Amino acid sequence: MGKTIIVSNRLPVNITKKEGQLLYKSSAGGLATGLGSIYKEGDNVWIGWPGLSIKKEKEKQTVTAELKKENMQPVFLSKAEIRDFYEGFSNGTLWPNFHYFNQYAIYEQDLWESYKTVNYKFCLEILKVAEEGDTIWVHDYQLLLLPEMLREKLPNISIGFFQHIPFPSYEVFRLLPWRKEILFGMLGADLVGFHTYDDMRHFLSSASRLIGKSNSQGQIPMDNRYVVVDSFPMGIDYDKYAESAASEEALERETKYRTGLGDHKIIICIDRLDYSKGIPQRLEAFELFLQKYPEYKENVSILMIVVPSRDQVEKYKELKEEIDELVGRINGRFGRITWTPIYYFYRSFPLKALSAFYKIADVALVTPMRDGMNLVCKEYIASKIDKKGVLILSEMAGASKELSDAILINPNDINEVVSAIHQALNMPEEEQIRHMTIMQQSIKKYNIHHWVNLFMDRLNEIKGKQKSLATKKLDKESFQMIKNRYDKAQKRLIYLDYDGTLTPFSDEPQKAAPGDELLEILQQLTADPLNRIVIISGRDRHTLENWLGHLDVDFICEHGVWLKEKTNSWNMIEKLTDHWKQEILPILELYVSRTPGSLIETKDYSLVWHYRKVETGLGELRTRELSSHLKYISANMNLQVLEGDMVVEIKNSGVNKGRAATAWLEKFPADFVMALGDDWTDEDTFKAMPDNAITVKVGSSSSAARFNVVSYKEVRKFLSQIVELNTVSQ
Ligand code: GDG
Repeated sequence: MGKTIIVSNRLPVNITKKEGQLLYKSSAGGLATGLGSIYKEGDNVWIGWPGLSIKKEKEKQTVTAELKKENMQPVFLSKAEIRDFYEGFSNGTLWPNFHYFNQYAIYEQDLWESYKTVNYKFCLEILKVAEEGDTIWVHDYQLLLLPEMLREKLPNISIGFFQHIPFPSYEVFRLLPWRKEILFGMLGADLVGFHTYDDMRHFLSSASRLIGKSNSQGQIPMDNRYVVVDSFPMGIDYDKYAESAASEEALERETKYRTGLGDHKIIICIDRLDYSKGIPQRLEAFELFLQKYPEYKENVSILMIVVPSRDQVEKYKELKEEIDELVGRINGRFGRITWTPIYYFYRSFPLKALSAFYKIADVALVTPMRDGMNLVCKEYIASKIDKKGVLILSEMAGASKELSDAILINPNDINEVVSAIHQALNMPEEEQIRHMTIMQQSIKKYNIHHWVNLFMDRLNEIKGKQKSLATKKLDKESFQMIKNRYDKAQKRLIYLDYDGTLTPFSDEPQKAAPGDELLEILQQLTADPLNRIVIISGRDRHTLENWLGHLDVDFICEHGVWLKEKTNSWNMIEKLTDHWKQEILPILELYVSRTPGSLIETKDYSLVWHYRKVETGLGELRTRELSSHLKYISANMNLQVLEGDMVVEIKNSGVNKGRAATAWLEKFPADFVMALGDDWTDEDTFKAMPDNAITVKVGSSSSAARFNVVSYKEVRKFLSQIVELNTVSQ
């Protein structure tokens, strides 16, 4: 078992300088707690920026040595890097774009350059300790390019990536000038995780539409591996919050705060200073609430904690001023000597104080305009030991997908927020307890430890699967092994797929026709009396016979419907009918008329709907509609509906290349069996082959084949070397 390397922008430590002395304090954040069980073990390590800029070499060495004791390794950033990479590109470009505040996003080439440089700096730091066999878990939007950088250096290492903030819809993401590099950067990972299904599908849609990487059930095929994209809603350390709420200190503080606040109802709001959190909008809703329901004056107050954050960034300074002004206005307008509408604190509090705040709050008002998850609402639930309290939660927070027992609101709808506050303040206790119990059960179960285990287990599982599917590059050594076996063999059976394997893939028949080079190779292969060459293709039999019929080859055409041994006549694998075409053809024609760019190919015993030239996205959408339409109609017709590479094919059940290939194996036993193919239909052939067969996949996606080559050109070179022909162009 290799070690695990956690990577995030910030290390889980706070280092401050007091009178020239460096002081270290570990962070108690949710992520640090959850990952504590990992990075503190054995050789495992957490790599990141320690949070302050250090110039002196000697001081860097001291910090490095000190952090090493805690299994941490620092990446030192200069002041310029913090400005351009962190405040600039991460928080000034990516953060607003990903939170649907694109009007705030800065597009500056220099910031992007710094982002790339710092991601690479992280990569180099990781390479100091990473080895094949290790697992690297990269966190969040500051390091989107890192997975690809690591993949280039360590091709087989296991890499997980988790994004803590939303992934925006394609329409928003595509506005970024560097969108393609970002997607490729993330796809360097083996597992890409988001908090919600919506983030995940937005990412998949961008990958498909912007860089042509389509997916099947969340799996994206890449060079020689596939990337899994999935949702992993993050939880909190439930017990920590429940225990803190029950502690003596929290109890004492609760009594103290209660006395100070008086006995009216309390609404709690806790956020980092950020425009994504909807703080001004929430204050305006509270103002309208007091106006609409004057009977609540002196009966309810907001306790609002805003934790200072990014206050060097202009937009955040403006936001702080806006909040200060709004609080002043509302308190000035409604406040009385005996009552303050909003208690506002611009600072952070220790956990025990937070627990006391959560406990005394009758309502938690959590109204972000966008939030990847939002942990505050989960912490409020965990702190409610007596189960009394109401959560008002924005639909735009990832947490809303799990917490349907909260009062869910659209934060842009001020009237809905006002009604929700009214409803929450009037909710009967039994109802509060009922909802809170359900939410607690869920938050307790799906806690931070559950989240960490789920992600890590999935990553391990993927790596294991990838290893079992990995094809080996057909290198010199493998070639020699194949050539030796070929030369020694008494009888050889060789299956060759046509399009994409022997010739380049093309929709135009003249481009797909065999040229002199290919014909020469096939002639040499068939000239050897020990060889039996089978052309096994999805193409119609007439075209293939026309092109290759003069050679001494066998044919398996239309994916195994039509069979022909050398000069014999054509046979069908079984008695098939094509009556079904009359019923299916009009459906396909309907889809052609609805989908510009699509077309129908008619074969003897199958129909194919092609959508290669259809607008990206529309083709995939129609495919899903068409497939379910056809599956419903064809249920009793003994047909199969197959979704392939930009095609949907309908054919008789039980017909595939594998079945036909098996018939040949039985009829023509051989001590050297080899199959070459490039697409999903050839996987059936590979799977039908005996264990000792040589199977070669053209292309780099994962396959049941033992070896892979890059293109049809390499196939030609390989075959000509096998038959010792020297005329093939290099
Ligand atoms: C990002 C995503 C996602 C707040 N005030 C105090 C204090 N806090 C703690 C809370 C909570 C944390 O800060 C805030 O977490 P959130 O999840 O609400 O928001 P972000 O900081 O924006 O986090 C977010 C998260 O990553 C995890 O993936 O949920 O969507 O934006 O834990 O308790 N802690 C202390 N004193 C305070 O005054 N001790």
